Amino acid sequence: MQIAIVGLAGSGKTTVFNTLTRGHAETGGYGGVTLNVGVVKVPDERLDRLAAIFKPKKIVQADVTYVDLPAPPASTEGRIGTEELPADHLARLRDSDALLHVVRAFEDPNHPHPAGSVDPGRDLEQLDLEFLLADLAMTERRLERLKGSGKHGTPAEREAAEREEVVLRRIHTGLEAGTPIRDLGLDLDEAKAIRGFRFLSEKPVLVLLNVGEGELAASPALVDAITAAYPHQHAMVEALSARIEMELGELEPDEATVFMDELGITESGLDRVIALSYRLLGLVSFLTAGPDEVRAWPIVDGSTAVDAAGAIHTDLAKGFIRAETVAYEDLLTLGSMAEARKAGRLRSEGKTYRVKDGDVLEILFSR
Ligand SMILES: Nc1nc2c(ncn2[C@@H]2O[C@H](COP(=O)(O)OP(=O)(O)OP(=O)(O)O)[C@@H](O)[C@H]2O)c(=O)[nH]1
Ligand SMILES: [Mg+2]
Repeated sequence: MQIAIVGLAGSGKTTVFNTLTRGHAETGGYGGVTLNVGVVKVPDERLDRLAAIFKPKKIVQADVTYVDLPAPPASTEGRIGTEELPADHLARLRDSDALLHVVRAFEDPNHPHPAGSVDPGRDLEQLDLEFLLADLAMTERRLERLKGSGKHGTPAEREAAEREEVVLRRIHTGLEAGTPIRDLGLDLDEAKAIRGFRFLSEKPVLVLLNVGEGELAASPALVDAITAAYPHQHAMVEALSARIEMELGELEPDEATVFMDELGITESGLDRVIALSYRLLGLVSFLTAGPDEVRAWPIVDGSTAVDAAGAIHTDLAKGFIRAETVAYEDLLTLGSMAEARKAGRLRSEGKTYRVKDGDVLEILFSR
């Protein structure tokens, strides 16, 4: 699973990327051109608790890949800015499963905003519009091509083309009215018909307001205001001071506690952002626990026991017999798999069982 960090030039994308990945990519030049890729471990305290029971050789957290993309150039007459991104950047953006949209909300006289003022609502709208225009251009090109191909191909191909055209027309009408695809409520078949286009305004989005270090206290009000003005599906709004998070990340844990006390904050915003993006991707974790490793596995919410087996290894899915399942809380209370079995809390689940967040699974399979 991959999340693209997007935002206007100088909004703080690379600073956010560095804090998420504990990396040291270069920040500060407006209009950075490099693409940064990093893997972020998803914090999960359940793993530590299970490790206390199983004493495994290692603990493996779920992870999500974050890609820090330079801002696309602004569109001008006859030219779509986003499409001017280098091909590999655009591919990365399209291949991402969700967007982390960083919006500048911090004042900094040393780095004046290129537009002359700090206005998160305006900036948010501006980049959204760029993505909308890119989707609109792609839709128009495709509809144009479908017009010519209507009479060719097998009946099945013609039928597929017709279905695609119906969805594309709906999308086109929406985009022209300024509605992102994520708001259209496409059903599974419709979404499937257009999956290949990897539309930008279809991706779920987490709007991250990058607030100044002195403005943290005011950030809940800002989040409320932006949320009210952003009534979109598959969208969330959160605030964070990228500068503070970066500094916190460079401190030893006890120093960080002192620093957080001084700032009057109780938790780092970073873990919240990681957890929210995980949810945004529609992911939940099932767990495996044993003497070798205690591990969290990301799967799409609603996945079956066979899907879960396949996430571990294709062989486990192929030879799937059943999944011995216990809820994390039960395992924690009862202390071991054997005790859970005795208490009747260990269930045998079949292929179609819908795995829940926090299920501890043991897959039985034949080779
Ligand atoms: N005061 C303040 N400055 C910040 C904050 N976040 C980022 N900056 C500064 O803003 C400048 C731009 O930050 P970057 O993280 O490079 O922004 P970017 O979006 O990656 O920029 P480009 O890649 O050039 O588009 C840097 O000088 C940062 O130090 C913040 O929360 N507070
Ligand atoms: Mg950057």
